[in-house]
Amino acid sequence: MTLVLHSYWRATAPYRVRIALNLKGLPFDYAPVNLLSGDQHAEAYRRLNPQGLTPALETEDGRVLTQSLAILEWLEEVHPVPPLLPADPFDRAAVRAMAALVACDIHPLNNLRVQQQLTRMGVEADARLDWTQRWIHDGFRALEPMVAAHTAGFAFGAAPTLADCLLIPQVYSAERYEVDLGAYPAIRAVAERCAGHPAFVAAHPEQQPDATAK
Ligand SMILES: N[C@@H](CCC(=O)N[C@@H](CS)C(=O)NCC(=O)O)C(=O)O
Repeated sequence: MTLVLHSYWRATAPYRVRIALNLKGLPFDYAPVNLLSGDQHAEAYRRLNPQGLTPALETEDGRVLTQSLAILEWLEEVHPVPPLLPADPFDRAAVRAMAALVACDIHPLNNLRVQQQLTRMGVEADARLDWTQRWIHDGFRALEPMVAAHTAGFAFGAAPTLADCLLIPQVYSAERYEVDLGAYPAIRAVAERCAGHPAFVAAHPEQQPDATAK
């Protein structure tokens, strides 16, 4: 049985996993979950991911993993080549810190269910956009010097790591929400580099089979 990734084309958490799968050269089947239609709340999907969030990854032996960071770490342990973490323990922690900054401190504040709750609370579209941009700027202001200190083409060093798997989808989201990236030259340089890398190109939202499901 092949890996099956439950994903929505524009969602950034499954985008992280697509990048890692591509970097490791692992084929996978793509199972679309239309977040705007509410497919993530269907009973069948909740059996895969009780949180009703994407991604979920079905492994080759039919088990299911959730939480993109856990999936990335599992991929790294089970398919260690090419490595997405550096060899040195301090460097590994630095890469994980960049990944966690995005996954724990930017993304959750701007996720679809948060946007939907803000709407239910009567927050207007302009204020919701301010909210989204504010948290991306907050994270990117901290991430920029971290990337600048460690980059040699990618977010940490000269080869892609888990940090790039997290950063690139967050840059995609930032562009979608019209965040001015002018103050983040190191982040932009990494994004430009990744835009020419086949694993990142194939993982891009516009390349996914459900890309028309807007
Ligand atoms: N911490 C989770 C976040 C998962 C998550 O929030 N996924 C979003 C897409 S990026 C989702 O499925 N949202 C559906 C919703 O908010 O209803 C992870 O990293 O996997």
